[in-house]
Formats: sequence, structure tokens, C-alpha cells
Amino acid sequence: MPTSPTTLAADAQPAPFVFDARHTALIVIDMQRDFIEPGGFGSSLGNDVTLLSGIVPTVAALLRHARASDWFVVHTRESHAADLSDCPPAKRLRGAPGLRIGDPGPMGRILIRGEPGNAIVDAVAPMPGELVIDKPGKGAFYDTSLDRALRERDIRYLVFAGVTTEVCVQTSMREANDRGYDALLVEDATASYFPEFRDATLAMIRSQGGIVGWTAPLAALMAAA
Ligand code: C5J
Repeated sequence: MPTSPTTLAADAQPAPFVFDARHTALIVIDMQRDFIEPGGFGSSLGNDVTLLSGIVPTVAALLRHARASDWFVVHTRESHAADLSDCPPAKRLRGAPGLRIGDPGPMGRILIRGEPGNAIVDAVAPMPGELVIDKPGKGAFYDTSLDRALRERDIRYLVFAGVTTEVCVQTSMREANDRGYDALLVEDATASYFPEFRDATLAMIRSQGGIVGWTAPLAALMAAA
């Protein structure tokens, strides 16, 4: 794959992912305590949170790579205002039986900004200068300033990681695709409580010639040349 001095190509599916590091952002989706830590909202619903916590070291390595490569770094949190004014009833009322957005949970009110469980886990916490987007939807672009922040910096290539693959990660990647970004999902830096959903999402993203984008393991992205 021919490259210019600033253009890199990563071995990806369904084809090499060609990107320019000067115009690349890492988007880490919803690595929040309530989804990932034992004793949080996710585990109180009976989910095996080790499926999610298992990717934390890989996401941390990806963050180190992005910072060393001078990519713009963005973290998202799925979160709502304390008065739930940004949470439509259609979202709130479809929560798991007995536990809904805004209810008291094991780490504070569920998916409410500022509550302990809403924070990003320490190992992948944002650093000064990185953008943190509080998003009321599953997608990172819906009702947020993300698109404007990326366009202001002339970002054209997005690398995605985080949880959960088939919900907030996939929704955000589809939103990015519709907005004209080239996006790659790092296969071993995303997870679901349902591994078969994760695998199906990766297959969907890269199907039909990359209908949503590209996928690659972290090692392939780090070896891009
Ligand atoms: C995310 C969810 N972050 N599964 N949320 O995927 O409700």
C-alpha cells in the first residue's frame, strides 16, 4: 500500500485502513464504572462484568499509543442530567425491570452525571486536554458537540474502542459513517456482556466491503506503516 510520510496503512478487515495521524482521533466509548466494575449497575443486572473489564488493559495500551501518536483523544460517558430532562420516557421506561435510569443504584443514581458509577474507570481515565463528551443517547454524536469538535480540528479518521460493542459503540460508529468519517473499530478493545453480539457487530461493520468501516486488532493498528 503506497503511503506518504504522514499516511499510514493498518492491516485491517475488509481492507487496509489508510489514515493520516495528523487528522485522526481516538474515541473511547463509555468505559464507565457502572458498566465495568463489580458492584456496579451492570453486575447488579446479573451481567458478567469480567467480559468488559478484560479489555481495560488493551484500551489503556491503545490510549498510550494514541497519546504518543498525537491523535486527538475523546472519551464519552452515557449520562443524563439529574432532573432527567434529557432522558426521553421511551429510553427510561425501557430499562431493565426494577432498575431504570435515575433510580438509586449500587454506585449512585444510574446513568446520572456526577454520580460515582458514572465515572470512567481509573485505568483509562481522561488526561488533561482530552475531550470528555457526556451523551444522552447511545450514539456519541446525538445531541452532543462531538461533530463540531472533530471538524474544528480537521479530524477525518476515527479509531473506536469501548463498551458495549453492539449498543453505544456500534451506534456511534454508524453515526460517524453517515457523517463522512472513515472509522475503524479495534477488535480487542471493545466488549459486550454477550460475546456473540460483539462478534456479530464486528462482522456487520466490515461486511459488504466495509459498509460501516474497518476492524483490526490493536497490534495491527500499532504496526501501521
Ligand atoms: C452502552 C448500554 N454504553 N449498553 N450502553 O453501550 O446501554
